[in-house]
Amino acid sequence: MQALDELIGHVEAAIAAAGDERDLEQVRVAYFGKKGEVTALLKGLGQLPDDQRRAAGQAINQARDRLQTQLEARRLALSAAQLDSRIAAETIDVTLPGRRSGQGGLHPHTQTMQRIETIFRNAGYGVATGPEVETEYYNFEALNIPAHHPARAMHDTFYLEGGERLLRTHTSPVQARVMENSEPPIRIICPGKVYRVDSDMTHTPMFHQVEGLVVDRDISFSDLKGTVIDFLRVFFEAELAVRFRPSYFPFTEPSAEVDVECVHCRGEGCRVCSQSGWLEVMGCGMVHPRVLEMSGIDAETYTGFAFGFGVDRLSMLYYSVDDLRLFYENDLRFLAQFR
Ligand code: 2NL
Repeated sequence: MQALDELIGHVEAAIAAAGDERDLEQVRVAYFGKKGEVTALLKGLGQLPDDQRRAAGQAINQARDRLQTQLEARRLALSAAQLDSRIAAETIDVTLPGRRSGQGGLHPHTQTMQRIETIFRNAGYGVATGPEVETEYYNFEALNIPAHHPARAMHDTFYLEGGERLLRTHTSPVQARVMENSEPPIRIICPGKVYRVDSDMTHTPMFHQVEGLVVDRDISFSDLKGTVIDFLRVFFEAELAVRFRPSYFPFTEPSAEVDVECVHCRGEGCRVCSQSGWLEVMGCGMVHPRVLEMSGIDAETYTGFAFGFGVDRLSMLYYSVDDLRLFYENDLRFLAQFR
């Protein structure tokens, strides 16, 4: 009985001293396991005389049950304490502002291009695209620009090795291909990248162009004028004055260049319009009958108009940016203003 009292004292001290569940498990094994001290006491009962065995057995069993209850209570307390400290350590301050990832955006020219597409789609036009590497036939011949024509030199063409293929100098070849492959009525715009050897303050070797083409019965110059005027007013979001000046292109006859009232000074005269009050924004005309015929369209039955303009220039005017190069330097301080 004295040995039992001592053992109870040891077990209680060990339970109290256990700092975590692993310590406590070692205590359980040491006293209550197969080779544990309490188990050994129970096994020793057989050697006691008959008159003591029953009382001793009861005392040991009671002690064991009590100690095991204490052990379980301690285990729960340790487990709860461990959870509390983990929660405390892992607490996050949900009131802190989040870390934002930098958000990109579409290039201003891309946005301008998409706006132009939307304007024409809303007017019933389709959007056609084609290859940037072209043949002389589609880039020049089919557009009534024969070999040795000064317009070929004017275009400052990038030729690929072998001299057979070239980088398109305008998106007109896309329209020539559409005319070859479909029947009027045709109402399309052709947006895309075009290339010319020019490179200076106001020209980049690659720029963006949109050309438009309408071919049907009874298409007249007044249809062209109405289309161009409406487009420019919707694009610039203002009732600007528009004027047509006679001009020349090999692929249209008659041809015109289009000026719009200066979007900056509204016609007063300023730095942007070189004091003229006008901005030259596009070229256009009635599709030359030879161009229709070369693409297999009967020029006796059908007429058409076409126009073409540089997107980069319209973008600069729309966003009031006076240096073309800013658009191609990829300086995020500039680009971030267009998100
Ligand atoms: C300009 C002038 C223009 C066209 C492009 C065209 C296309 C075909 C037939 C006839 Cl398939 N014309 N395109 C017509 C007139 C002017 O562009 O200054 N562009 C930047």
